[in-house]
Amino acid sequence: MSKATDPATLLKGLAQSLSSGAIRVIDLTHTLDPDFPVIVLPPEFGQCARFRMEEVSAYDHRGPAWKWNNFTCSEHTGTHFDAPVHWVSGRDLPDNCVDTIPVDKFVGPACVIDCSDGASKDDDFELTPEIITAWEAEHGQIPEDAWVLMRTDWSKRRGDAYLNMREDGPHSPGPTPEAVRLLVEERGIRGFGTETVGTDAGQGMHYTPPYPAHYILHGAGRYGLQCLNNLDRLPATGALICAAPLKIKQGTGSPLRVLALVTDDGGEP
Ligand code: 23J
Ligand code: MN
Repeated sequence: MSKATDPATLLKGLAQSLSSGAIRVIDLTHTLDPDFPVIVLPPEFGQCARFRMEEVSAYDHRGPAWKWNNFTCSEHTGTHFDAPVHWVSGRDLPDNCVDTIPVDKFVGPACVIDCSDGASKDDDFELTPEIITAWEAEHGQIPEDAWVLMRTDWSKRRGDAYLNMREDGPHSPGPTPEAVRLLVEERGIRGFGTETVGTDAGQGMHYTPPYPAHYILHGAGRYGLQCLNNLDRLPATGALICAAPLKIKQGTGSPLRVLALVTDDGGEP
């Protein structure tokens, strides 16, 4: 057995690679801040809460030697994880909540599909099966049980440009139902992540089924990541993602810190 795969030295090698800088850690998370936008649904529906923080004490009469805060938010505020129970299609699946998903699903490889050029020219840019197969012709087939992350550089937008609301609702890029079906049914992905406020396009309610990424992913027991940051700093293949949601009892999702481990050669074969 080679040293790199010897179980006795595997984690030691990982620790050494991290401390030497051969493996780098990239933060794919936005800062939780009251100003960070949350999804806005049509007014007849319940709404997602923004992040809020209140000071409990700050080395003062409320606590002379300590500072701490209480915070509130939605399960779907900021950079966050979507569990299968979030959608009606996944409501009866086993292990469908953030507290019951097997923890090995929280660490795994990612493929990054760069849609930034198209998304810069078209706010409603669609990830299609053709784009996925063209990506595979260059980088190889998407392996089973991988995260697929859709890079749009939407994470660089600020303020109103992030939701990009118009009279007819939000306009932001996302996958077509056919693209999600290819990823889930033919590639067997673990989950799908985006830099936008949802795994679905801003106008995703107009597809059949409505919100196809949510419907198809969660109906198949797969996961979502939204409001990701810094996808432009990832290689197309070779990154290892750590995305462990809070252990909320029967939670449908949770804000989380998403980290990517990368090597300088990008880990490409
Ligand atoms: C509820 C309804 C529609 C959508 C969403 C939530 C999300 O994007 C979410 O945060 O899961 S599109
Ligand atoms: Mn969500």
